[in-house]
Order: sequence, then structure tokens, then C-alpha cells
Amino acid sequence: MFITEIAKISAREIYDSRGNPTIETTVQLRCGARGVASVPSGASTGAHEAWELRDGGDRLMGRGVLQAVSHVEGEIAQTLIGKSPLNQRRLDETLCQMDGTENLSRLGANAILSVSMACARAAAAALHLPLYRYLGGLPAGKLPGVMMNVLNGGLHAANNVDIQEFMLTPVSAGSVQQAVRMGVEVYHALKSLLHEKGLSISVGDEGGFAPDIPGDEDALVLLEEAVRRAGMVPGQDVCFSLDPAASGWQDGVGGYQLPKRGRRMSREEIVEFFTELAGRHPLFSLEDPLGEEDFQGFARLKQALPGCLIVGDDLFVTNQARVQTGVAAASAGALLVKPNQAGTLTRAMDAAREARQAGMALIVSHRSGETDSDFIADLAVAMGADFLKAGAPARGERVAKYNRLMAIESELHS
Ligand code: 2PG
Ligand code: MG
Repeated sequence: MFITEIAKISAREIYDSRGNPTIETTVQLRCGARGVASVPSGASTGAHEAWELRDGGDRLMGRGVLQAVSHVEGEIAQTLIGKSPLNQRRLDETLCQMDGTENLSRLGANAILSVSMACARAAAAALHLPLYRYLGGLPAGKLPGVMMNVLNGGLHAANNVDIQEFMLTPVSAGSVQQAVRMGVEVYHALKSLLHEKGLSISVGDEGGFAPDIPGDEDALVLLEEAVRRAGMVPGQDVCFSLDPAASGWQDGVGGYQLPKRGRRMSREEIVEFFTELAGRHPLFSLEDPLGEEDFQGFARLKQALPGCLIVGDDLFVTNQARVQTGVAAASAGALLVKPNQAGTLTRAMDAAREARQAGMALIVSHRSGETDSDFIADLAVAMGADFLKAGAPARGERVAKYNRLMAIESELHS
């Protein structure tokens, strides 16, 4: 018997930032250390993501997670009690083997990830290490920058904007603290600007504003004005990162139809549209600008826009094999890392390593349905990620991540 062995695993149904049920798991070790972890949930999900197990039926619009809870407290607890939480890879492999399916649909990737993360937290607590050090050792390079979503559209807002996310990327910041402050100042400048123009200041799922505007490009014009109003220079201090989430625009016959404005576009027109947009505005990155199977289209855009980071989210779904496909096709310059697309921490870290080895940048990301967990801030530091993408610099479940990243920075400096 080891004092760090797992003594008890319990789980419960809690609610996320959209009022949907999700799972929270607690892992208790014999030594008294414990780890608690909850799992977020997406709205614009990739077709190849690990499987989120929902109960179905009438209760909670079919979205309950009581089956996932019972899998954690039953089968998973029975297998893991008495085991060491200190070997994350072995633990995660055991979980995947128990499930037996590739997309973790039997026990549920939400059930499995909650255990994977709670074990990591418990192990870090047992060793008296901050989570980022337990997962990644002492950070060697720079801490991640931030991508802050300040204007929401697509599936995250009930406005007329088709591009899902307009993010600020403070490029002249010398620290996390400064980057977050710059994002906050632009966020507030944008709010006053929208208010003056008689546009709505209500917010979307990720805390960004969600006004109706004449065209999607007008959002960039507004953002540029907000950056200037906050005393900064667009393109010099703050650039913009877009997530069109274009998988949701596919019309099923090889083309695209923008769901809100109804505009039809061919693949070539999409490539041309973003190339022109990047010529007129300081675009730092473009995430999922084309459909989730279009590795070649991504590669074309990447070639056309050498100064803009092309990011794969739904394209890669934090999956090592899909990253390999993307590397072979030279599809993207960055991988978006979302642990719940992968289903275990080890799978997410394997996908990240694969991307890194191919020279790609890493962006660790939240989901649109979040909890107050700050796990991904530690994960971003542990992975040596280039950016943390966690929504607006407002709303508790979003700022929890930025606040944690700032706390890590202070801890490392002191
Ligand atoms: C995305 C995410 C997070 P969702 O597409 O990048 O912003 O959205 O969680 O809805 O997939
Ligand atoms: Mg995305």
C-alpha cells in the first residue's frame, strides 16, 4: 500500500456557464490530498471530438450527465481505487482501455476527462506542487500570451454576426499582467463605443459583446476604434484573432452558406474573403477558416497568408492522428488544444507534442460552456503554450483562467 494511492472517487452533476449540466469529480488519496475537476462543453463542436455522454430523455432537456456520474462512481472507481495517481499516462491508458471505444463513447469522454484531471490535481497536491509544475516541470520559456474574445457571433450569440469570435491579441505586452490589462482596457473602450453608437452591449456566451452590425467586417473597424480609444495602436499594440468556426458554414455540397446573413460562398471565395480581410486589418490568426475536413484548403490559405497564423480547432480536435495528417499537408501553423476534445490529459498532451515537434504554435483553449475551473491556465504553462484563449476579460468563468495565469506569473517572479 502506498500513501499516495487513490482511496475514493466521487462525482456529481453541476451546471456550466450556459446553465447546462456537466460533471465534477473528486479524487481522494490515502494521504489526505484530493483533486477536484470539472469538464466544459462546446457549442460549435467538431465532428471528430471525443464523445460527451448525455442522458437523453426529458430531464434537463436530455443533457443530464447522471450516467457519466454513475460510470465514475461505479466502474471507474472500482478499477482505480488502490492505484497510484502519479503516472498520468498509465492512468489515462487504463481509462481508455476500460472504455474500449476510440471516441470514449461507452463511459463518456466527459466522465473520463473529469477523472484524468482530478487525478492530476490530487497528485500535484500530494507532492505539494502547483499543477503547472506537476504537469510540465519548471517553465523554461515565456509564459503564454492571451487571446481575448470581445465580440461574439455565430453559435455563441443571438446577433446577426456569422464570425463566431473576434479576439484581441495584445502583441506589445511584456508580461501576462500587461497583456490582460490591455485586453481589459480595450474591452471597456469597446463597451463605451458600442453604447455611444446605440448598439447593444449585452454579451454572448463567452462574455464578448454581441451587437447587430451591418457586416462582419464592421466588427474589425469597431475593434480598431476601440483599441485607439484605449490609447493603443491597432496592429502595433493589439492585433486581432478570428475564429469563424467555418465548419458550421458548410452547405453539405462542398460550398458554404453563412447561416445568419444567408450569403453563399464557394471554397475559393472564402479563401479570397479572408485573404482580403487580412490585407485590410491586422489579423494575427485565423482559426477554422474552412470546413473541418478541408486540410488542403487550410494549406492554401496558409500559403496565401504567410503573416497570419492559421489555427486548427475542429480540423484537429486535439487528436494526434489528425495533427499528423495536418502536418503532412502543411495545413496549419497552430493547434488549438482543448482537453475535452481529446478525452484524457495524456491524449491532449500527445497531440500538443506532435504539433510542437512539427514547429507549430500551441493555443490552449476554453469551451463556450465553461465552469469556474482554472485548470487550463496551468495546462497552458505546463505545455509551454504560446497563447491561452479563454474568452472575454469579463464573466467569472472566463476571468478565472486569466487571473490564474497572472497568479502563476507572480509566483514565478517571486
Ligand atoms: C471554439 C470554442 C471556444 P466551442 O470554437 O474555439 O471558443 O467554441 O466551445 O463552442 O466549440
Ligand atoms: Mg474554434
